[in-house]
Amino acid sequence: MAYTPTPADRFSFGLWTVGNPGRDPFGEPVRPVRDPVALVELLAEVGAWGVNFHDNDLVPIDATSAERERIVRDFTAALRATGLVVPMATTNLFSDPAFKDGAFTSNDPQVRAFALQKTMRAIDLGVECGAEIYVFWGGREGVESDASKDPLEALKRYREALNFLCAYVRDQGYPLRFALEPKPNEPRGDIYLATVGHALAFIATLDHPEMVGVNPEVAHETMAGLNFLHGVAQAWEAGKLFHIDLNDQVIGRYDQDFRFGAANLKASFFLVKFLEDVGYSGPRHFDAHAYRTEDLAGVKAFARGCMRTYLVLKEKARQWNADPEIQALLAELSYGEQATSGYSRAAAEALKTRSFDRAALGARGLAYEHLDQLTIEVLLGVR
Ligand code: GLT
Ligand code: MN
Ligand code: MN
Repeated sequence: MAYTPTPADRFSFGLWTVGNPGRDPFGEPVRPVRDPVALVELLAEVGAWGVNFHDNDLVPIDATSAERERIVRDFTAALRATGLVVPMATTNLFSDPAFKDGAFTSNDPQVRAFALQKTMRAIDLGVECGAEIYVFWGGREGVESDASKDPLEALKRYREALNFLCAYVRDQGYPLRFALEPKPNEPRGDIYLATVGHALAFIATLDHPEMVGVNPEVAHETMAGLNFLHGVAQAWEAGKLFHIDLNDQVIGRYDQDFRFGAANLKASFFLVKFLEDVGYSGPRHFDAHAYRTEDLAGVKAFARGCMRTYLVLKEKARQWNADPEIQALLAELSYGEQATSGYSRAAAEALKTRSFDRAALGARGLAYEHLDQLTIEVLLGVR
């Protein structure tokens, strides 16, 4: 059937997404907590390919080792029974009060050491379940007041932690790559490594930059008022797009984590078009949750909606790329032609004396209005 997800689409969800009970800062949970096995079954039912988790989504923080074993046994049995895979895992370094002032960047060396211990154990758990990507979302790595923490010291601590953990992964021989997930704020007043650009620059300063990429999230760059696609493109070009968190967000609002495509259809379209055009082959992870108004049926509608919208937009991208009028307009814009054929002293001298019809260049209409309207009409289904 059209727009039905298949494993080849590589659609994944975190346990915390379809398992989100609808708690918010002003209200109690509205949905019952479901155990990981039930969530795996739910994801299989709606047609997802993968399931991701934080250590404590799967194994409670105070579980005994016998409990851990039983939980992992039941979970991996559910994976085998449903065919779901675990592409990515991560650590919860934000819920426990011990991390109220950060984990890797905490001022307290005991908290930093505990964060490393917790992450090594969580990496072991993730690898045991098959994860090949390990996400670092530093939700508590930040401040409300810059009086409390020196930003240079914080960066140094963050770097030390990631260097330590890269060395751990290499020492264990794990086939694991790291992906840093930027976010500008919430739950901290300001979070370090606020955007994709911050993270990319930071990665270059690590001991093993080749092991570390980014996990950009639609909502997070959008919260910062940025163009998400541009951040993704830069990550892709740098060979750093290891993972992606798809959802939606209205600029200037609280952290909404809406169903993919729910708020900014045109931006979602150009994002899907980009990922498909360049041949991004990693997981398409929906890091979002159902509205707080929903019951279990609404959670399934939410999950199905994320995947269906992606597939509809993928079809629209194919249509856009094949549209003769759109392609003719693009051709008129001299796409693909070079401004110069590269530097040589002779080419530089020739260019310095070349004459340009500046007035004609400035007078030319570029037909972007028409091009954008055609895009809108593709999206609205009238072309
Ligand atoms: C949390 C956050 C997400 C991160 C998750 C991974 S947890 O829900 O809002 O953006 O991707 O730690
Ligand atoms: Mn988010
Ligand atoms: Mn995320």
